[in-house]
Amino acid sequence: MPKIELGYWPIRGLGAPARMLCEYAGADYADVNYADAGSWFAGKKPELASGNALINLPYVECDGQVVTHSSVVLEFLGQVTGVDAFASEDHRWANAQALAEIYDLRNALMGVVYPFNGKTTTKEAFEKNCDDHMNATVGKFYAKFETLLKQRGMEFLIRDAPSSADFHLFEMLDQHEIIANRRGMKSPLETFPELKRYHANFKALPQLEKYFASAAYALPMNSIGGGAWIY
Ligand SMILES: N[C@@H](CCC(=O)N[C@@H](CS)C(=O)NCC(=O)O)C(=O)O
Repeated sequence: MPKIELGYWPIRGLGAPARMLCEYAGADYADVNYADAGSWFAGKKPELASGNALINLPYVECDGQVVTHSSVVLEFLGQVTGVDAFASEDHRWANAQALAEIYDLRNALMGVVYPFNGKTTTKEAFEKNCDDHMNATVGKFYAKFETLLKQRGMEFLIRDAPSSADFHLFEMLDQHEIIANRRGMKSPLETFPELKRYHANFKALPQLEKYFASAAYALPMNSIGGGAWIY
């Protein structure tokens, strides 16, 4: 397996799924965390932008190739590590669709935890928007994933082993568990038995035992310096 460099901020954010995939695959990878804005925006970013105008965080550098955008990063890692050694086109497209749906959930959450969209600019607005998100939006997404798991009848989204999309779905479920816990709310998984089983099975994967005990799993979910209301 070729050596991989994975670049991101020192937060879980969009980096955690890629870190988990590398750990799960036993990849030879460097988890490069840019400690401050300058080291990325005035450092590595312009260097990588000279070869890839779309460059962003997260990115992966592998065998002379630089790939960015978190869902594509996951698909790329799935391919180079063999995690996504899909047996059929059905698997490939089911995985790609799941990645897109999970990204929609992630974007809905970002509108709540960061002030950038102009809706969550005060602590009071955060509390209201967060509760609305947890009580209404999350259930709509979870119902889709619950049904998808039943429709496909597998242990994970696509097959009985994790595929690249599973790493982002687990991360989203796990972040929502943490938020519910911090805000004294009941677990959003309680009414979704398949998803609850899925979250527990993923967390119990022996290949990820080291990761769940590591500093990477203990990183803040969102950027404190970036103005996140919850991290
Ligand atoms: N759609 C992109 C979003 C990337 C993004 O917004 N990255 C944020 C961190 S989550 C960032 O700070 N990027 C650094 C930059 O703009 O150069 C993805 O899925 O990767």
